[in-house]
Amino acid sequence: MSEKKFGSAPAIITRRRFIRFASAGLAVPFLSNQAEAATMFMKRFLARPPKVTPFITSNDDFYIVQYSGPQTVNMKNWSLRIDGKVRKPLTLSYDDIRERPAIEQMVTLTCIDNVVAGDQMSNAVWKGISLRALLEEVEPLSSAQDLALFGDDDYSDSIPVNRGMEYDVMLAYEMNGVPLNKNHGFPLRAIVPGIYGIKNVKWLKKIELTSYDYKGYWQRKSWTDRGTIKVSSRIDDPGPYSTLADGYILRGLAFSGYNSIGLVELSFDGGEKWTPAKLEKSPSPYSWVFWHYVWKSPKSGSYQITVRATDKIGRTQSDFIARAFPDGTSGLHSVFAFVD
Ligand SMILES: Nc1nc2c(c(=O)[nH]1)N[C@H]1C(S)=C(S)[C@@H](COP(=O)(O)O)O[C@H]1N2
Ligand SMILES: [Mo]
Repeated sequence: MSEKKFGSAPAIITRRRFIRFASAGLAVPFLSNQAEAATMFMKRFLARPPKVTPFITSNDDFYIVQYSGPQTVNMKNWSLRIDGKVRKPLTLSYDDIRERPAIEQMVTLTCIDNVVAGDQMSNAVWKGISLRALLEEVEPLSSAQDLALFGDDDYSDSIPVNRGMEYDVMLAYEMNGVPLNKNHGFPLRAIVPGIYGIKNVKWLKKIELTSYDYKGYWQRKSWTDRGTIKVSSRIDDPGPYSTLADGYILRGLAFSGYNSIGLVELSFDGGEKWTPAKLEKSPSPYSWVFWHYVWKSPKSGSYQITVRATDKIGRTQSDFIARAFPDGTSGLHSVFAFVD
């Protein structure tokens, strides 16, 4: 694993032996038969179709993560309670919440556990109420520091009160035009742009303002308290070990949480030279950004194609291969491809 330069799914590691075998073969003429055999093997048995990613993820395809199973909230007993360091504690019924002025925004969620180019990242349009408006109503005391968010499954996490006062933090009851289903937090969940899924508490039932730095379920296990999403990007098309023709359109996406993506670059030579890809327009600063690149007149050969992104505040995606613990994965995604 240590010689691995870029991140990739674990299954690909063993395939790398073939790649090294193939390139060694190309350098030494009398091994060329083996090299050709290895190339043939890769093209024939390892080639995968491209991933097709809709810009908005359907509710059925939206990734699901929770520490225990999906919760079925008993609506007879459900209400949202806001208390702690506030002047006017508040209890709201589901109807109260739906009668308040609604806001709608597109936000991509990603799990802190998502592997490089993994599928635990999805995009939806959320509808709900502004957390800020609620906080203004309950009147936080000056001692209030954190907002502890509690789910019906005894899960909790927190964000600073200051973060909760920004306009983009919402309590959502609809996802892509329909009420949340039980997998995604019915009746109510937090949506906090820019912060990993962990703080987007589902089956929300209580918000407590605390005078101290509240440690939630994962923080007590030493996971990050900030949870800022790291810049990431992936290649969806071509699939690995594909053979590409002149003019092939490479596609993929990039995401940076709170700050939209400003630049996506591709390398065809293992990270020596980088060429910008074309960014597609995104309707929300909090959603992923699609990119594409028309590959004109590539020379025949085999290529390691790598992608990296930079967001609009200049954070460039790290090529350091990090595991999820404690503050999220990192690493660059590469795809191996051939041009005949
Ligand atoms: N109540 C509760 N909320 C939770 C969790 C949980 O275990 N319980 N898991 C979190 C994690 S780790 C993630 S990545 C997101 C996933 O949201 P989704 O299942 O709607 O994609 O929910 C978050 N909210
Ligand atoms: Mo997560």
